[in-house]
Amino acid sequence: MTIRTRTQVGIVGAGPAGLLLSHLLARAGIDSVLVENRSRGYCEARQRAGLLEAGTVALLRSAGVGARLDAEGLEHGGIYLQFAGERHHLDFRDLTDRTVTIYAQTEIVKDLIQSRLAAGAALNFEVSRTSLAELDSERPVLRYLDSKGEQNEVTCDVIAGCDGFHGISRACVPSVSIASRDYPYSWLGILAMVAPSTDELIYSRHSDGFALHSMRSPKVSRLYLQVPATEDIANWPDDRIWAEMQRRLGMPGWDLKEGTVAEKAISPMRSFVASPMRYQRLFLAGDAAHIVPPTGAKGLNLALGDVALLSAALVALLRDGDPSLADAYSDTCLRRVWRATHFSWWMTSMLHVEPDADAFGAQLQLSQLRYVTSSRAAATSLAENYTGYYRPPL
Ligand code: FAS
Ligand code: PHB
Repeated sequence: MTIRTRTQVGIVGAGPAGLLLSHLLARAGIDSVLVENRSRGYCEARQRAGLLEAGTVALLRSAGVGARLDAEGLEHGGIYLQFAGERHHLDFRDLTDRTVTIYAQTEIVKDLIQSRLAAGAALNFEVSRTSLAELDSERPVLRYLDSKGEQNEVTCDVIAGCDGFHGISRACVPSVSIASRDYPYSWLGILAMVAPSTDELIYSRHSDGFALHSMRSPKVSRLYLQVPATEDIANWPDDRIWAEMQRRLGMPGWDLKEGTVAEKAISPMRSFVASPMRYQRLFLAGDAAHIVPPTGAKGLNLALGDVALLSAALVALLRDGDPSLADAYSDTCLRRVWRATHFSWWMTSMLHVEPDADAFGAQLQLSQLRYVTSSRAAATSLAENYTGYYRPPL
């Protein structure tokens, strides 16, 4: 027996994009049903992004889910760029009068799930066999098996594909065009139970490879190492990780504190943009439509920016009968996406050592780094992109 229901917006995916969309639509009186194939605990524990642009912080505050972010987030006024034995600070407040904030994606997901459940939202975790149908009709259909194995069919006005890079939605866009680039290296990330050894993030280009010192709280550090694209985490016992971090981040007179490695994983690096981000009554948002290498800390911020645009478009369409924002959605998003894609590629290319790097390539990187840390104009360009060139609508 199929359980048949009706809603205005069917949402696939309980990552930050799907959850924030559900929340913003509810605040505008638009009802939605969200389906997620993983468990609530899995979604809340998945270690991913950590850095929020100024506009993303403002968006979460204006949506009424910024209380813990304000209490626990770490506001940063800049970053350090390290290369050839030098460490330089870029002062974002001086360059752009903007800051960024460290507040983990895991915490945003927890805040949004808590808020949605408190509001009685229909969040369906651990579903399976999600499928979309009738997308070119006025009543697209979302089908899935719920956690009890019951067949469900939800008739919607619109479906939002917020199901990430490995989801099903993107494939439902006929003749979707893909522009992509894979990088010949990956990131090995660790979560370490040790106080950060720096007040702000350190991005280091070392001749042995890139390293990043980030953090999650005054007691928890988050660090990354460039490793070969096909590297196996089994090759990286904790002591080897710390030795490499010391080598790539070390500076005279500066001490990198080591601690217990609570988590470690290797993530591939890719640039990926799908267009268009809409087909009839299906709209894509977040990683379902685009992926950036994490060097520019853009992935999560892009996803939430898409959702701010999509929620405004769907409210105008479904509540006010105005299709103009929905019709412009894909082009508006893609302009932002390509700006973030270029910046992420530029930061990645400047800071990572290509496996077949030659002296010419190395000198280009060093020259770029020297220019960015000596020219106010070049530093301002990095700062305005890093803190968020486009601010999401509130
Ligand atoms: P998500 O992938 O977060 O969420 C999609 C959800 O859809 C998932 O919960 C998935 O289980 C669900 N789903 C998929 N298929 C489904 C189906 N068929 N039915 C139902 N549900 C389905 N960004 C940064 O800015 N900085 C970083 O340091 C950073 N590190 C990252 C590390 C890793 C390993 C990865 C994979 C990404 C990282 N990112 C980083 C990018 C990341 O933060 C994304 O931009 C962000 O998660 C995007 O959010 P969503 O678009 O919601 O997609
Ligand atoms: C993180 O803290 O996870 C982080 C911060 C900045 C980046 C990438 C990852 O560029």
